[in-house]
Amino acid sequence: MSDMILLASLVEKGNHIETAKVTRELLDQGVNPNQILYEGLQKGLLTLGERFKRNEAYIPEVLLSARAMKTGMEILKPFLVRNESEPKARVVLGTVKNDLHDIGKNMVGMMLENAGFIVFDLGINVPEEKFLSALRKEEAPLLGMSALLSTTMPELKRVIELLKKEGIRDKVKVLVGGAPVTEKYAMDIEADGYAPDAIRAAEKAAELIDGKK
Ligand code: B1M
Repeated sequence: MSDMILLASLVEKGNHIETAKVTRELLDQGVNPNQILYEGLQKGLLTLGERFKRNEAYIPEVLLSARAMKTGMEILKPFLVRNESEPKARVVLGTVKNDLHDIGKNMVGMMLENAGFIVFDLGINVPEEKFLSALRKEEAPLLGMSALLSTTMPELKRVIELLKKEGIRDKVKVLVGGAPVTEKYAMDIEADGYAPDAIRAAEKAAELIDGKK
């Protein structure tokens, strides 16, 4: 079994101790951290997600797998995040109300930091008003929101509507994403940008901010 397949299977099994060990070994061997993240850690979690969908795995297993993925991500973080002397912009980031999924959002946060943004991560289950007050407090020109459930996707629109109502919509670029979110949905709710993954989220964020200057 290749090391990357082994890593994916350890995440799928929710073995966070061995996940940490193999992640470190792969880094020591000089394997690219992005490859470890996407082809190892994320693959294992998504494979389990597929089994969960087919009722072949249950929530406790998904939680263990998520913990293993997070353990690996923490080890990778210093290798993914590079320090820029000139910060690009401030970003408020969070997962919308009633949604507890944060792995993808955390990856987006890491990639944004990597691209030189200063990230204010509000965490999960973030109410509309909290996004608004953080944008005001941090004077951030960019808002990133993640939604993982079809039932929580409408929250993205509610936040955008609140920004309009409060008169700050034209001061903030809104970037959205998450597994059920599509480019079309993002445009329908009048977001400024959509990205299907964390790397493209950072690229899109830079594009939106550069366009603003
Ligand atoms: Co949940 N869950 N879950 N879950 N879970 C999904 C999302 C689901 C698709 C599983 C399935 O049925 N196949 C399904 C949603 C169905 C739907 O609505 N369409 C589902 C469900 C139903 C549920 C519960 C309702 C289950 C229950 O209780 N019966 C429940 C809801 C809880 C809640 O939120 N209120 C629930 C709970 C959980 C756990 C807590 C157990 C756990 C989350 C742990 C955690 O995040 N700390 C969990 C997990 C792990 C999953 C799956 C298996 C994996 C999600 C994940 O982390 N993916 C997921 C199945 C799946 O997605 N295939 C599933 C890996 C991550 C890297 O990808 O988050 O998509 P993702 O992020 C990507 C891109 O989407 C993008 O970049 C990221 C990196 O490339 N992206 C952005 C994300 N945010 C972005 C923001 C951007 C731009 C890009 O701009 C700002």
